[in-house]
Amino acid sequence: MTRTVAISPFPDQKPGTSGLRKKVPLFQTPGYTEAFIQSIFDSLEGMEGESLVIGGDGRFYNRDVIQIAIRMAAANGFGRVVIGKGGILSTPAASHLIRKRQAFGGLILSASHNPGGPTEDFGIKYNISNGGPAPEKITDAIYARSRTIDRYLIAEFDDVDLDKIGDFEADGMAIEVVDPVAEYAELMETLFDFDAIRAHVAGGFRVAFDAMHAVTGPYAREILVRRLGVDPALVINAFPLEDFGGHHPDPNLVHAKQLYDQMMGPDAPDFGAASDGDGDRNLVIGRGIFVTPSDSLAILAANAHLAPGYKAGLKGIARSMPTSGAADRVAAKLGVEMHETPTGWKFFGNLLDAGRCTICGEESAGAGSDHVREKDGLWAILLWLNILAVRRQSVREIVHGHWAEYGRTYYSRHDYEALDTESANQLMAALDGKLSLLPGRKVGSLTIEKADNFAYQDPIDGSVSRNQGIRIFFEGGSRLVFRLSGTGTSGATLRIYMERYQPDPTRHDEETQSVLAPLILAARDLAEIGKWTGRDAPTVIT
Ligand code: VG1
Ligand code: CO
Repeated sequence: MTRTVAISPFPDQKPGTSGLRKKVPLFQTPGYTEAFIQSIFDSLEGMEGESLVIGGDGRFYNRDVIQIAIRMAAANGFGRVVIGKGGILSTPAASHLIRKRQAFGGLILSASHNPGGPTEDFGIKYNISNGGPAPEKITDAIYARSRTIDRYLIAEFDDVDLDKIGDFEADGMAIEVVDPVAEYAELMETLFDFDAIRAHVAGGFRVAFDAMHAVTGPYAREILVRRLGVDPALVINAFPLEDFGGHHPDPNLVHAKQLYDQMMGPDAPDFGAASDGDGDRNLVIGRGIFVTPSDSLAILAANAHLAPGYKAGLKGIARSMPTSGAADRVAAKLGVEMHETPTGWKFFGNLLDAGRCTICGEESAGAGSDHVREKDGLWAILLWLNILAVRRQSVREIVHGHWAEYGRTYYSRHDYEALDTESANQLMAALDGKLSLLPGRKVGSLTIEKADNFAYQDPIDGSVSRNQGIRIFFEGGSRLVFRLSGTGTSGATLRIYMERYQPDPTRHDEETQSVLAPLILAARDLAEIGKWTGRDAPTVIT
């Protein structure tokens, strides 16, 4: 039986960089979650009888929203829902399931690296049939619909038992509860040489992994421990918790500090890695050396041919605009296309579908390939392990060898979190307003060459996305980028991205923040950070 429930629209359901992210109490407001899901369904056409994949990162409220989504899918005419057992699906595993089942789309319930719990964050994202995040055309339509929506449709049946694998039925809709790991693990086996990695591990190569009490726990236990022989004692925080144990499931040097300290300490393992709340990010640390995500992307691209799934070479590489230019140098050497897109994985979908790139990445610890349409934390970790198993060198040797060949791009991101939204907008507007005056100006020891506000035209469908971040280029090849985060749930976050290229191998051992000091000062000066934010230092440095 389907019920039609009258509602008033909520004014704030605009999807950000990656879906709608809000505090749990807001999602619990009567009708709020339903209004957003109905706005998604109302923006789609042709779902009658089709399949919908549903899963999330296991955070607080995940199970409740899954029950709502199942009932609403039935009321809106879907023929089948495919759900991860326990409501669990990592974002890349959900992307894979959508593709494998030729589903119409999927609902991914996650706020990724944001904290979880009754007063923390929740999120809902819609992915299309290619397995990737809905492009802006669809997210804009969802938002427009949410402004006028006046009812939602929901079927009335008992809660589905999410903990029992199998095929069920309710109100004429098929309900399939699947093992969230099995099909993803099979896909990984087709891409990587598990025998070689297993042999390397058996030979004494020690791998540490921090699942941050988030979704990758079950994936790591199955793939790293059971299939590859990694020592389970080195796989920490491996069981998902609704509040991630009170931490932010953000694999950076602040929140994955336990792993970082271990990797920098005496008797460190050979390779350390972590993933985020929903399993799409990766952090890679070698013994005594942190690999920046921008470098990691470049190194993975340069060595991907060593893994069976990529032995034919790459069709191209894509990176988000704020990501460093390190990968561009690899693309140039390989003679393949390089694409620069706005922040967020949704911009890679068309390029991947059209065969214009094989590997993509972002400075925010995201890398992935055309095997799915999301970034994929464990994929990046397995590709690293495959490369290490073939090259039989340490992470440090591989990274330094890469710099010697291509030059080193010193890179850092400074985040100013929880700013007053109005002031943050003013800061960006003021900077934007003076862009045309900047070329030729000296800031400290640096001279500005050009400055713009990044706009992207998708080469496949021609759509244009403007206002994607302010770029300031300096003579000698250094760059500053300013943008506001589109994933936060309280106030605004200003992100400042800094990079400086150093071709000289005798200068590859310097401390990143000191190398970037002139850029850090220039950023403060140009954006008048103190004046607009009242802050004299960033909250997080990555
Ligand atoms: C951040 C990152 C961006 C990433 C996005 C979603 O967005 O900067 O690179 O694609 O998070 O990742 P923003 O707008 O806050 O800078 V995830 O792992 O949160 O799905
Ligand atoms: Co994520």
